[in-house]
Amino acid sequence: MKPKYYITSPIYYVNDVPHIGHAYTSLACDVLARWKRLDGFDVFFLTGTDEHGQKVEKAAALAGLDPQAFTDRVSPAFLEMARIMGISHDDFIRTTEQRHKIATTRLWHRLEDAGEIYLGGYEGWYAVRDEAFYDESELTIGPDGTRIGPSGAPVEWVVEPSWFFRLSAWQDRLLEFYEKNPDFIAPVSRRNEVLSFVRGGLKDLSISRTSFKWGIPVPGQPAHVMYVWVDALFNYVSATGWPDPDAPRANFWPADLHMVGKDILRFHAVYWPALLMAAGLEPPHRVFAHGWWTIEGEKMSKSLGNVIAPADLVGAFGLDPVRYFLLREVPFGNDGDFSRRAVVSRMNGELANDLGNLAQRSLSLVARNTGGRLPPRGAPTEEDLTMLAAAEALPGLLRGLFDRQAFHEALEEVWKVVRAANGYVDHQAPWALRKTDPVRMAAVLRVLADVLRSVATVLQPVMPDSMGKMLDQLGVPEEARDIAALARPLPAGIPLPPPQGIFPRHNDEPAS
Ligand code: ME8
Repeated sequence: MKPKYYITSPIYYVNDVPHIGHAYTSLACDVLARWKRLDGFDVFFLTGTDEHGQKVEKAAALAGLDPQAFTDRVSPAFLEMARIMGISHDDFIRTTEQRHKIATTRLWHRLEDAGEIYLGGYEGWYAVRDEAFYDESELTIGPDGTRIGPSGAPVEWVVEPSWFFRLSAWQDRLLEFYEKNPDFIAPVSRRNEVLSFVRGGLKDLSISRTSFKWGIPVPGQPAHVMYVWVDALFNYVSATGWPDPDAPRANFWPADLHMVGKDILRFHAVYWPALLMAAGLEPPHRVFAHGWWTIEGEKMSKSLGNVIAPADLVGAFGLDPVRYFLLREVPFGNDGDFSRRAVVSRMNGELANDLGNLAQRSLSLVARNTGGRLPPRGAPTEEDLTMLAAAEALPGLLRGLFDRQAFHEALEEVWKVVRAANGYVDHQAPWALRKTDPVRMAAVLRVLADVLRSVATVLQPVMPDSMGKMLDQLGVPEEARDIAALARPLPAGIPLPPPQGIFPRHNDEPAS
């Protein structure tokens, strides 16, 4: 039986249009999902939309639609984003679906039966934009004299009856959980932030609202709808078919990884494991909080008009270069800046020059000099062995790096091999061996074909389309494109299709 791997993206609020930030989170999940499938795992990759709450209710009112009609209309934009970005999710959940409402209602009963929730009254600050409660101490005074939350969102004073989750009672158990599971929160800097937040003391969490209607009703309490974050977080469990133990995906819980932006780490790393443990469910294995993108040095915002739509980005540069750029440019976990100039520089330098040229010149030499057939392996020289060993080490290295979500390091490891292979061709000069030592020439070309096969195989999760083309040109059959297949050399003599450039240079050269 294959080992299981369950990965989730956040479910996106439907009031916003999909942008590069959403695309980034989904892309990071996609690369890991594809990598795990390639590495022999049974993968469940979940994404979807977060459709309840005051923010969505307001957006619907603004659009003159009832909330259900509004969410039906806008949720498909996120499916479309997934298509544009080449996202290979296995399920797309909407929190307005019946399966989710049933599961979440069940969760509520569990919490109630366990004595983990109680009816009280909430009095405090709330930011609709973040759908978050804030403590007075977290607020600052904005330019117009009003209070704003840590994210810059305006807050309002709320007084209403509310159900509470006894979060305060979970402080020590949470700290113990973090201690026992040192890899639960990544990166480490974020883990430290969460730890100090929890050590600072936890208050009970308000988990129902009465001042609006758009949410999952609290069972037996028609005036209350569930707090949208409780509803939203539970999507990760409801998508497994819980509480049905025979649901096809029942055994995928707990999730292996929740991928989130740094803005929503507290919900995932504090409230979520506490709620799960309170309901007698296992917490997820890991939460990774990635950084935020700015655009050409500026914060992305509707008012600045610099919001980048994934379709425009892919239209301008092509899907695979965009996927490569987003994961290569910034150490994953850090904030980063998106600039056109940086995309073009990576496209022309790393994709066209380094990898594209390596493939093009190696495969053209094969086409011209070995009758377009994969040459046999020769007696290896010291240099051949070093080159091949570097390529063969890639799967093991990448496995470790992807398990730490270190995409940039993984790509750097692959590029070390690509650069070494370019050096190897220059040094071996197979074109010169053609007349003097054709057997050696064939052996050199075979080393190059084998190195390219390893490189293209491990890069498939990042650039599925281009690496698929490269594997076609290397004569690698569909069934020999996973990680395990790299241990089986291709037979000599298989015909290779005529080589074609895979990464054209982008002619919009950065101004120097
Ligand atoms: O928070 N750079 O949904 P959301 C990088 N519904 N990533 C960005 C970004 C940027 N500039 N802007 C947004 C929600 N993101 C909740 C989640 S999960 C149970 C509920 C990404 O539509 C980042 O991953 O506001 C962030 O966490 C997510 O979009 C927020 O999406």
